[in-house]
Amino acid sequence: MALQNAYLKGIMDDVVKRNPAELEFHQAVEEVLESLEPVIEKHPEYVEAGIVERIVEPERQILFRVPWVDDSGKVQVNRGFRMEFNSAIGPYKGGLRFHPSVYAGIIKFLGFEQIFKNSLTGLPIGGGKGGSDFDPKGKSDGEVMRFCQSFMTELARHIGPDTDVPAGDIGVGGREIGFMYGQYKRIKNEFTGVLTGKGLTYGGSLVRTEATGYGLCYFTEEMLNAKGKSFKGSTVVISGSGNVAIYATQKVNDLGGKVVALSDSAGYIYDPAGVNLDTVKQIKEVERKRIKEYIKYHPNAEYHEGCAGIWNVKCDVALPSATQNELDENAAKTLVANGCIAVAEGANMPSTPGAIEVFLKEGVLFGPAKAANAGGVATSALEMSQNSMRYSWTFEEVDSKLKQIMVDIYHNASAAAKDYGYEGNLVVGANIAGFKKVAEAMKAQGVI
Ligand code: NDP
Ligand code: 2IT
Repeated sequence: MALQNAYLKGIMDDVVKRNPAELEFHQAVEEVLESLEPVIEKHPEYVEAGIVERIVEPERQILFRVPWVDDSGKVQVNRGFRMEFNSAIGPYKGGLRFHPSVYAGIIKFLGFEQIFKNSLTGLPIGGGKGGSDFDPKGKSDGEVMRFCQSFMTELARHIGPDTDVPAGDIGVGGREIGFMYGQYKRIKNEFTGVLTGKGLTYGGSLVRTEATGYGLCYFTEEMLNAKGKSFKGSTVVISGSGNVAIYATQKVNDLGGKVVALSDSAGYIYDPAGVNLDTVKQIKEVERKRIKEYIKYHPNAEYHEGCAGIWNVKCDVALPSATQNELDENAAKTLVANGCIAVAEGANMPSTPGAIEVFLKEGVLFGPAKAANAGGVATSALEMSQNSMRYSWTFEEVDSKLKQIMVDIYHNASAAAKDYGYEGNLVVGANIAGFKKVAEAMKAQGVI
């Protein structure tokens, strides 16, 4: 699918010119603009209000120096980012990513996607994303703490519970959120829900840790059910072995499927008996080691170097849950040839445009990231609600709200696709359903 509409093509050209060399951002914008062609034709008022020109430009871009001292006493300098993309329907909301690959183009692509994802949740949250090129791997707890404190010392002046509410993403989990929350509280002298994904002893919501993985499975189960299928008895491959992958594995097991492969950036494990989640959690969450360690505990499993090889493992359902562009056109063809019937994205933008084209053409059920992984941020919004009320819901209460949100997202994306003549195409459906609410809010609020 290439952009046909001259007006949207002009906007795309401007995005490329204004954000040179930010390839991931270009990719994310192009996919959304392609989906918007039928919307623009039907709604000239959006063109008149300059909605699309405005939505591709972050409302505010914050870049800052993050100096800290390592364990050997040496001064280190990283770069910090917060892209406050869109606040039409609520405070900026989105995670923080700490990974050496982080630069403006990655944070912009993530912040842009977050606008539509957050809109799809049905909850009042705008879009934003942040992070740093800091690499937590191999750092001591003390180093991570000093980095997080320095990062928050600058970020604190830009965020707030009604302004901008960050959370976790790659490289940012409970430990990092704790250090950042402590520093924010100390600087501002206030105890508010400024971050989500907090620990349960200081305002975190039950289910937030599990939410993205669980939500991904609730969405996928609904997508399968619509075709008379389900996870029950299926073989599943999940890439990554971090927060999203671990809790997706747990929920696939609960729903009667079997996860046979997981990965990290170095390679993947294949365990035909079904991966043992206790072992994975011990290696990844407690010891912070490599997935390769798994075969020490389960000698019948295999380890293969190179994470991309995971897509050669035969499966019924694939849930890419590591990082962007991890599943390319060839991998998609291999999955199809091996009989895969459904793919849903736990990670943000894990499938390349070529891979998505293969899935759609071959009739594979495809759940795009904005819809399929929205359970994490949706539960973050539930954490915000609980913090505002100074009250907390039970695990069952939060889990049932999460499930309902994911089922609704599936049906809203499906209905939007059908309305605009793209029945069955959830990429177009999710983009349109997410866009329309934000566009209406922007239109109502005038040119700002
Ligand atoms: P984690 O840091 O917990 O885990 C990330 C996993 O992905 C690790 O296994 C990591 O391997 C692997 N990975 C990271 N970068 C790369 C890379 N460049 N190449 C190959 N593998 C890589 O992060 P999450 O599980 O939280 O996030 C995973 C994905 O899900 C991301 O795309 C994130 O944006 C998305 N997401 C996360 C949400 C959340 O609530 N946490 C919500 C919605 C989406 P290694 O350890 O070797 O680096
Ligand atoms: O990509 C995402 O949706 C996240 N990393 C979660 C964001 C959040 O605010 O919970």
